[in-house]
Amino acid sequence: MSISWIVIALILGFVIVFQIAKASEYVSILRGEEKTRKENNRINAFLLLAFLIAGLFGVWYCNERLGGKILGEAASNHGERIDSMLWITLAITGIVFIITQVLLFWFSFKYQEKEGRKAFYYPHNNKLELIWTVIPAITLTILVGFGLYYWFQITGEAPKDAQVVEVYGKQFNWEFRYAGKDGQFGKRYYKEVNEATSNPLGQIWSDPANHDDIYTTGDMHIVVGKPVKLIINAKDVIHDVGLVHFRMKMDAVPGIPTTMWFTPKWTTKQMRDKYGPDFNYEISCDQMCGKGHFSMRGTVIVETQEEFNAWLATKKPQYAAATEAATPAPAQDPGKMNKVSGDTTKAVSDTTKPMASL
Ligand SMILES: [Cu+2]
Repeated sequence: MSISWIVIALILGFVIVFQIAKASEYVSILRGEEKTRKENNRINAFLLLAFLIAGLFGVWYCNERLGGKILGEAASNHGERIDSMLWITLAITGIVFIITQVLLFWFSFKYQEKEGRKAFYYPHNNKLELIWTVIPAITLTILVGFGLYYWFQITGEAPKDAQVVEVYGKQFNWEFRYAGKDGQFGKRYYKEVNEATSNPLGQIWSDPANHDDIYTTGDMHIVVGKPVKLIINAKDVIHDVGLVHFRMKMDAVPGIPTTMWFTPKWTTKQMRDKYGPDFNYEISCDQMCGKGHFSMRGTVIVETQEEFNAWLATKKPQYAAATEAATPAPAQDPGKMNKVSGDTTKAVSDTTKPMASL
């Protein structure tokens, strides 16, 4: 019902606009076409100037109100560079924007149709064409060059002392894995992924390196002033790790692990002192990934090494949880649950789950 009303309203609106256009055409014929055109010309010229001034004022006002207040200062080493690149790009494109818009609007105002004035025919100028092609090309190449240079740093080899955290995106939250005391991550296989047997990441328990690995979900803990390398995976569809305060962002692709590294500059506590007690570093999903996409966010807690060690010490390795889960009911051996024959519901649910990469 409501759709038909919208359609009727649209048709009516179209008819009204059409009739107004027709009526103004008749009025212009009655009043003399040339006079009306000149009047419109003047109005348009003033409107263009007004639009320029209102637009520039709007940009200034938004910047005054919101500039630096939503995200705060870049909280990582790479973030500083991303911000400086953004400012340089904004400055260059802003200057060009203002010059071209002022000229565009000023010319349409100054050279509006007037009695006795004739348009000057000026179709082509090779020199001008060359200038406004070559200068932007060189400028953009330099900007892109810097972008690539930083990109290779962010996605390249992390420093040797970097802390490594594995990040897993799934509909609709984030999961994390930390290497235990051995500093090594155990092997995984996507077919082993099974929430019911406390093996959400598909760890292969026969690999001893897995026995001290820590699994968490929701909050990611990292150490201030220490490089952190994220190894990013997805368990179902494409997600994207968005760390807006650190100005970091990377796709999480099923089957293709991606990496990036950065060094956090301030602890969560320091940021709260600066931006208020409600401040939290956020990890969000920056890729539309389904109906719960909006809720796919967690908190990044940046803390000192001592605080991190103390937190990690409170965590039980996932191996322990999985062993516990398996012990009380040995008949439902976790490793075999995927292979239950004749249980179609399980088979269907399994096909939606195990997309994690090795
Ligand atoms: Cu997502």
